[in-house]
Amino acid sequence: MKDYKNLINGKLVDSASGRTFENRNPANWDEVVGVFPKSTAEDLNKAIEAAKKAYPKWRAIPWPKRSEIMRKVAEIMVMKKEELSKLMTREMGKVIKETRGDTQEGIDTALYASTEGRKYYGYTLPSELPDKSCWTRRDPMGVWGLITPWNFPIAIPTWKSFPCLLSGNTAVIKPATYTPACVGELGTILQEAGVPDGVFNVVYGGGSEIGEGLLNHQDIVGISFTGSSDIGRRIGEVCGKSLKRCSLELGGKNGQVVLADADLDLALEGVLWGAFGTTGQRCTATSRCIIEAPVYDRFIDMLKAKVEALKIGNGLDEANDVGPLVSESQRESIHSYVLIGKQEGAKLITGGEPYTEGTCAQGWFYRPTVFIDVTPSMRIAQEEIFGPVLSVIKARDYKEAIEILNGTVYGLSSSIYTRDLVKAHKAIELAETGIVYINAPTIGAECHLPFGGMKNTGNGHREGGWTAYEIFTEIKTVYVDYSGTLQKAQIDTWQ
Ligand code: UN1
Repeated sequence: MKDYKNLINGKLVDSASGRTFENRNPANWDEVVGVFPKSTAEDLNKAIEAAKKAYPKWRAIPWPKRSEIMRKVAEIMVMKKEELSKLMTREMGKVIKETRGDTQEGIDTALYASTEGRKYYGYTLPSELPDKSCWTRRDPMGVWGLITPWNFPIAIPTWKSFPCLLSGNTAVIKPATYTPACVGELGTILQEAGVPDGVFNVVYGGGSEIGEGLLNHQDIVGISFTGSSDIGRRIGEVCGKSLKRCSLELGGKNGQVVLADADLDLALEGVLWGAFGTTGQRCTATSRCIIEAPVYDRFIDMLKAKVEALKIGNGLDEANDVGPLVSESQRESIHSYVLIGKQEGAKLITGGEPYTEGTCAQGWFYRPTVFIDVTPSMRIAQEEIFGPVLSVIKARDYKEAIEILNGTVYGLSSSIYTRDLVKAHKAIELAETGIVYINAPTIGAECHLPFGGMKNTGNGHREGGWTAYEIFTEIKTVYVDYSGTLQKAQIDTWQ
């Protein structure tokens, strides 16, 4: 058990309130992972003040120099990869091979940032007028508020903080209360790598106090948030009032389509990984499997056997496939959806209850669950469940499969399994999702490509790749007139 403190202006400090909260291992609720300050508005104000003070110096450092610090960050993270991954498994439960992947995604994001600083392009364009040049550049904005979720406790905080800092901004991050330790370690790594005091500040605490405090603070220029659509809507509303920029990555109800001509073994592996990886707790998780009628029964038989063979248990054991849910309340929420599915008339073919065998009785485990004969309008086919529950829907044909795929309010990720090139390309065109996979599951985005969704999944921004840098910078358009005369755009004629 470790005693964590807020990181404010480069110093580890307790909350002015003196209050703390605990974080427990979801695979074994007797184990306290860490104790954290329960911060107040006073702590948050200090952090924002420190970030504001650090901003002018930090933004003045040339981009390539800032990116050298990011390379150091990557090096330290490589050294600490195993330690961070184990901490993450203890903190939120997902199995060790996945937490290694999560840490790796953070390392990749740092390496990407370390090169981006040398090639952050603007555009150069011709002018309508002679002896005049025009170009664009990007400039930092100020102090950002970063609000991060618990399901990717290293990767998502790095998606936000690395582009934010490399762009010359400073930040205050509020990590999810289920996974504060990973972000605490990230703060230490950034300091060790040479990020100056006050540039990156960590304030622990709840959404109503610290999250709201960030949204409403006049010195915060933008909010980057990943979490539920309900909270995202609230953030958008508050930011709208003060015209703060906000980048929202929200819910998903991702579908995998299996067409009759697909490689069914491959599609099966895909759906198992997509639906039950991270115990279904990804915004990109496959929560619907849409199967074309001719292969519906066969695919379900194959699926049931494989789901029942998944090994459930403590994520630190390399042999396990599925770890616990993050908390008791998440388990209750998932179970309530299972009850809803039954009431709606879907057929439960496996799972549907907590898993309490052996030492798992000490944690928030849940059996991987599959409902079949789900119809597209059922709540279990429409609402984000965020757990190991897969809703299987039969589609008459290709056309209906795509209609069902698009028939939700969300639009993050979709997957189509087929060997037919024409159907694959048509699906890429028609899918109402920000990410489309062909013959691959709905999860597995890479850090150098844009990540985000359409419809209620977000507000049009894309994290990852170069587009993440667009979130954290302002475009400045520059005109330089070297004609020595007053030239009037749109008025002067040129012959
Ligand atoms: C999320 O689903 O919450 O694409 C983030 C993936 C990971 C990131 C997922 N690289 O599955």
